[in-house]
Amino acid sequence: MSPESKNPVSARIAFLAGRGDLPMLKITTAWSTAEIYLHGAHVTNFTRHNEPPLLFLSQSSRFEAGQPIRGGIPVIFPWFGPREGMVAHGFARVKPWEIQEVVHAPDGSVSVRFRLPASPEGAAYPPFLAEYVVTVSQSLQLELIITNKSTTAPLEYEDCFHTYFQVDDIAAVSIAGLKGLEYLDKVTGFSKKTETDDAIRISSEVDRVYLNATGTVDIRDARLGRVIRVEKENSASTVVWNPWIAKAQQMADFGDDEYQKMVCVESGNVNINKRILAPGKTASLRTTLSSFVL
Ligand code: TA6
Repeated sequence: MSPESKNPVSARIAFLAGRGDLPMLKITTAWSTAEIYLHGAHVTNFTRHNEPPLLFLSQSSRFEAGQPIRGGIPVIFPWFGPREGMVAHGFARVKPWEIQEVVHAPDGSVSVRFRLPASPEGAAYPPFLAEYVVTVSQSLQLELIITNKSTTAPLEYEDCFHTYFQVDDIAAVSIAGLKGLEYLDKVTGFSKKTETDDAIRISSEVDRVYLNATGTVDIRDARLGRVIRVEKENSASTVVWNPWIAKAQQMADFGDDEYQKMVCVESGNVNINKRILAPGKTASLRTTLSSFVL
């Protein structure tokens, strides 16, 4: 009997103390298991039954208030990258989010809606509402919904799902779906280049922001015999990152050899693709992560 034909209505939802005693939701559906920390509304695990985890989580990650988790899916908002005198990649990933709702749907999927509480850092922006919906089923669906609550001022921000995918060996991985696109290469001082490869191979530090990149990306893992598919909506930027050897050694919350086991393929709106939301308007960033046999 195939897994999909199992009784789809069954699901388990548990509220547990996770690593660092941070509160965590553990969700088990007929097809998959997921773990989500309220800290950063951070998905740290999504694993389909009888398959390797889809997401990479560093063995050296911190699980501390105010610190980012290294791995899984950091939610990047309201800025991407460094910012003078502020934490890198925005404050959303280091704040505790509140659970608004948990829905166990008739099709067996489980959705959790989170809300980002007001904070001193957020006060620097026009009033906004940030909500995040994570849906766990045969695939993992994410939606970040930002509403500009101001009646007068536009809300300017960047958003991104900074997803760390697990691979068996980075040397046997290729990434397809970005050919022909312009990108900013952070490794060479943000110089602008055009992707000429049908599929990208990684054999040194890679840190690229693909601009006006709205399409699906496939991560082909020849060792695991798996394709991870990253589909997205309302996202004009794709970021590809692997720190390789030197950067891996510089990161205290990342193992020296862990660069071989992960690649980030991130869906968002950053740099020239940043968002400018008119007063009263709402915008959402959505991605669906799935996998299938190569
Ligand atoms: O998304 C790629 C990137 O911006 C890299 O430049 C690297 O800094 C990475 O994010 C990790 O950033 P973090 O602040 O989590 O160490």
